[in-house]
Amino acid sequence: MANSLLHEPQKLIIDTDPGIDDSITIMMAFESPEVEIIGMTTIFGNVTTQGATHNALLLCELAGHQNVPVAEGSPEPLKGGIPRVADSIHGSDGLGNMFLAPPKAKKIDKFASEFLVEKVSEYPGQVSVLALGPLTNLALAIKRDSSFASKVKKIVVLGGSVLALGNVNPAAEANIYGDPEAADIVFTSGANIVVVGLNITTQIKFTDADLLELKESRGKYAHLLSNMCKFYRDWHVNSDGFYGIFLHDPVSFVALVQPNLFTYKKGVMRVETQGICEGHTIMDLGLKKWNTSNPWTGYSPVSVAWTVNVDEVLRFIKERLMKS
Ligand SMILES: [Ca+2]
Repeated sequence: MANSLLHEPQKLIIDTDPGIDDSITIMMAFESPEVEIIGMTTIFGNVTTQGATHNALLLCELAGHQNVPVAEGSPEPLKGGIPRVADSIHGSDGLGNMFLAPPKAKKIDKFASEFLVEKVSEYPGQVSVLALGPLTNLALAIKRDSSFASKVKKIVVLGGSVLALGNVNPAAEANIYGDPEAADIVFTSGANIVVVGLNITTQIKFTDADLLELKESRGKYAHLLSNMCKFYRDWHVNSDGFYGIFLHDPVSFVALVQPNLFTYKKGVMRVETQGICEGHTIMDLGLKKWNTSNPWTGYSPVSVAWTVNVDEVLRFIKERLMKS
């Protein structure tokens, strides 16, 4: 593992909607010396925001990290309304219908956006955020404090689909579709942003053989996660005819701690906020010099993961989940 231990662990806040692949990611992060999880913030997506808070507290407790503060996020997207919840994919409890005993710990008495602003102000230039759900909390943090974007070290966004199909519909990926206005605010904020989209994450899968390997491994959370994955795997079989699971959220964590396993392209990213392409991410690749200004003009570029070393990313994920 390339020099990762030569550095202090980076302070990390996970903004999450657990979610089965969120759960895999959170357990990987707890097993990773490259990061120190200083908090979690919750958001709707795979479950309601309230459900996400319950699950984040539960995952921290199962990992023996019940002291990690969990701040609840927005119950709805910026434009309001009832959020879309993907319970057919992750189960009504978000954790593959395991209905585990509830956590003892409670959420902290702060909004997610307030917590995000407080932590990046306390440690300017040192806190990274891994955004695993819709970007509402980050947009609210940017609105709350105009210096947030310059003080956050890095935001790794799992979302979007650059020059590739969506997964909600042909145009949109679920996390961006969950709150397109928020995503557009975050992408144009000037923060140091890395976007890991479906164009990358759909290349990294666990087949049934990999899931069996996980189940039979001596990994600390292997038993829990392999049970959780059953529901998610069955959804993939029914929906895509694929006997296995995609590892969307875990791949974005790998991009945070092992960035050299990916290549990137830089460009300004905007999000369509209305019409049939609502939630579509469109990047200016810089292939043409525009004669007149357009909605992409004048914003800071983001880094978009463009290619991935599939074998090494899979190896890394397996190592973190299956080591005893
Ligand atoms: Ca997620």
